Amino acid sequence: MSLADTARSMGKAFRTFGVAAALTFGTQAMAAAPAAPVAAEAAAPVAAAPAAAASDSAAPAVAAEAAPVDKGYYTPMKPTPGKGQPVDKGWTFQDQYSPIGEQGLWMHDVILMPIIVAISILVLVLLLVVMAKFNKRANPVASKTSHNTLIEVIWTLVPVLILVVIAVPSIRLLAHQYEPAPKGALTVKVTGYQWYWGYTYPDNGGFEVISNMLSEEDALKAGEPGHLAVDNRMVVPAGEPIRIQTIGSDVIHAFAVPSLWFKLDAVPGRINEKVLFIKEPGVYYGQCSELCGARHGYMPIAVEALPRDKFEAWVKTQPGGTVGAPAAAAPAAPAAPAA
Ligand SMILES: [Cu+2]
Repeated sequence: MSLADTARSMGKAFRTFGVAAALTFGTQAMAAAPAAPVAAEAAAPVAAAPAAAASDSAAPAVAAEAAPVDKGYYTPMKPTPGKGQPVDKGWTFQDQYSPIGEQGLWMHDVILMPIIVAISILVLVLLLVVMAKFNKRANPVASKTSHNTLIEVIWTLVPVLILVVIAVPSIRLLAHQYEPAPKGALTVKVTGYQWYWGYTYPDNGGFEVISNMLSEEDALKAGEPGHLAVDNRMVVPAGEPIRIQTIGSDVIHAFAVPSLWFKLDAVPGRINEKVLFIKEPGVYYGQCSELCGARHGYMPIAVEALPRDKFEAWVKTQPGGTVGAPAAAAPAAPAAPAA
């Protein structure tokens, strides 16, 4: 095995450790939750009800294929296995579907892990050498050497250089993540509630989509991953920058979708903003990532990215949904616009 292979496999091992730690925390949060009242569906605000009812009634004998909710032009997209969701026995990052995600993953795989692995190996080798060469048996009379200018210059300069090598791509990545959305970008406001999500579309008539977790049974019936599927997804266009604004209505939540390299706190009384760019259509799952109470583990996120025209067709299926209007004040459109 070459050094590069060794470095790569150790890099993977480190990632496994991180994922395992995350899983442990996640599981603890889940384990804490069942004591809470099983009220998700009962507590779901009105907007969620029609869809839930529709999916229930459509289900009975005809299994998976017949499940889609009829909403006019829009049928929820079937998720692609392994895309935008965790995979069986997966132990590393999910595949990335945004430019910033690709850059972030590159930073991790190409810059950080090799450097961390190389430093760890160097320190380990030095320790072994010291243990073998400088013990009492090998050196009955201890050396009194306490300074070596050359070595001291090296062990000061080399770490400085390593930090500079890390800093350049790191700051570039950070700066990219803070770039504001271009002027005409679509805005979606994401509100974290205890314990579900609301997605408001101020540029499209101001309607809000309320999104609750599907039961494991309903999710599997619909061909979706359990604990991640929702009744109403956040639908957005693919291939264009989207301005995501997050806010919390009660406590702090965090809107996080791993395969889109997206995580942003949703804080009461404060709007956070970040650009989301999804490269291709698909369904991408995430979860609330800020411990927000008893049902924190039961407020998943499902983002459905569609081509522009299909996104607009979806908008028109929403109550008061408008397309192409300037982002002025959003009055409740009296009549639904014609197709
Ligand atoms: Cu939350």
